Amino acid sequence: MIQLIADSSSDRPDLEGVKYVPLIISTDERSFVDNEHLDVDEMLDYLASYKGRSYTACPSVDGWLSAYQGAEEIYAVTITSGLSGSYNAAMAARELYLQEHKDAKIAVFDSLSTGPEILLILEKIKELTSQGLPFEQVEASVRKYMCQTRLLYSLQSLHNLSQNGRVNKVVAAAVGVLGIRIVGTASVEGTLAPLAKCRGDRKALPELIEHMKQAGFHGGKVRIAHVRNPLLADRFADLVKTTWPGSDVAVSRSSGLCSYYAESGAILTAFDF
Ligand code: X90
Repeated sequence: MIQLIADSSSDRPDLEGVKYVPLIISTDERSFVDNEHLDVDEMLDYLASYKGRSYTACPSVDGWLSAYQGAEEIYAVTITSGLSGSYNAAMAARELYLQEHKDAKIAVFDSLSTGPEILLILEKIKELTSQGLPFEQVEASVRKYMCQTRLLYSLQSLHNLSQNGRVNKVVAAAVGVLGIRIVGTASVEGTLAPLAKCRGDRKALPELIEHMKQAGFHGGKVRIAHVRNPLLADRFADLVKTTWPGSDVAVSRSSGLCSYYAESGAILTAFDF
């Protein structure tokens, strides 16, 4: 059996046949498992009124291991190893699983990114496996595809990223100011790389388009996710479609994990080129 798996940081529109391994968001009082039962709005409301610290935890080795059970050909995609232990856990689980299942094959892909870029990678894996291609060929093609995808994002607050040591304080301080957004990408190490500061969310959209052009986007796939900002996401989708007629654009809501870190108002987008 072939199994596609990602951690829950992935955007999760209905993509049939994919299993998700949850990350967990917590405070000292409550914890939120990022699965299909999570009410992201309720979590964000609670966190907005909660005064103390909040944290996250990546899936455990066991979490990955139980997702592998029963499969012979496994493709697993993780959030960036530059900011999370999810990839290391998935790799440790791979070793354990292969000891017990000598004939199994497992490819673990470190997205060096998250959200919509994981979705693009999953869609590519689905496309290739449904053609019936051999495991090694799928793995090689996916690794190649990952060199032709990119993440961009526009965030209104870096509070949770900075509280949890995932972004440098100087970058975080620049965004605390009301009405200032940061536009950024994922660095080659899979960390936050700011590109520009923008006043107002409308100004961020042409900035994103400009960086898509610079990256060499010429009208392929675009996946957009938002954190409580459907209007901005739709406006961005329309702008992409008018700039590149014929591009394949889809919008969804961010996962619980990305909603926690990207925070209300954010949009994230990934595209291939
Ligand atoms: O606890 C954990 O292991 C999870 C830690 C995740 C930390 C970063 C999540 C970022 C979410 C923010 C904007 C996109 C940044 C992407 C840079 C690679 C989304």
